[in-house]
Amino acid sequence: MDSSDAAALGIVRLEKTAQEIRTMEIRGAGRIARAAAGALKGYAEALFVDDMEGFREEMKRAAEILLSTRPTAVSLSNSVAMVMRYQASDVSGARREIVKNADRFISSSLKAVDRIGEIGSKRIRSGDTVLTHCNSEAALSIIARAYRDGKDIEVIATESRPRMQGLLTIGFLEEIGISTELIVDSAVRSVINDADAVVVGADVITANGSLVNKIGTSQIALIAHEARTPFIVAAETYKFSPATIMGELVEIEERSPDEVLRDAGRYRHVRVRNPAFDVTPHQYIDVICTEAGAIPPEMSYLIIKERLGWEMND
Ligand code: RI2
Repeated sequence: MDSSDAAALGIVRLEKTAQEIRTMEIRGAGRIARAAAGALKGYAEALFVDDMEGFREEMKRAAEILLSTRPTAVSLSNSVAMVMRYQASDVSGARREIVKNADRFISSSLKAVDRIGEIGSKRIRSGDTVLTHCNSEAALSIIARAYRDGKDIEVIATESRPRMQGLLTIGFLEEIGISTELIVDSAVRSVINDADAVVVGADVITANGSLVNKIGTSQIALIAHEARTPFIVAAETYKFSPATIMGELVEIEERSPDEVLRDAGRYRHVRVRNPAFDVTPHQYIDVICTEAGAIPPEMSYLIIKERLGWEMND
């Protein structure tokens, strides 16, 4: 296979990953980030160009394809930025650095999920019932670790319309043997007094400690606040958003109306809104469990500064 065939195959593979992220065949902020890191690694390995300018241009094009897939996921933009941090001025050196960065990101992000489980499970007591929303591997890591540490816990899982990620959650909990109740999203306020804690994942944590997560999360946080039920967020540090330090607002992805109502276009006077995420103000969050420790939302800027290396512009 000559170099142009290898590069063509590389972009086909990368575009396939991008499409799987767009369609949510690959979903979950952590999984999306790892898939993007792997796709960039594969593209760099398949890219046989002689000149550094050509290599740089091609890698930039590949990164932009991936970044365009899910606008809200800061985990995606942070993982792409981390993988694309190469210093070498020659192609083989740059390729080596990209491969190393991708491997390091994938490995550290998986370790972070385990560490969050270890730290966050300490907030779960034996006898607790934990309510969770959508399908978050970080949140489930906390729940699974508490169970595996011998704590007698139960779970209430929301179905999480419109994409029903809650069915993935109950499948996971069934597999490991945790007694679980599935509820429709609008039943949360009816059952909240049966829950001793809420544990959810994160797509974005902003500089002031607010949470961007699956649509419906902010209503659950409001309900938990009213019921005095602890609201726990499980978030790897690469989900914290440096851009929000600079005043940027997080774009909330609007997905196809057909996810909510099949053939929505048949209506002449009805429009379907399908925001994929919402924002939970930091006032409604009790603790954010990261792999660096359990922090109050007010400490989020420190995570961005010290873990992601972003400073306020002077
Ligand atoms: P982990 C998911 O988004 C959900 O909002 C979930 O809470 C969040 O990503 C974090 O998931 P989507 O991909 O990284 O289902 O903890 O739209 O798995």
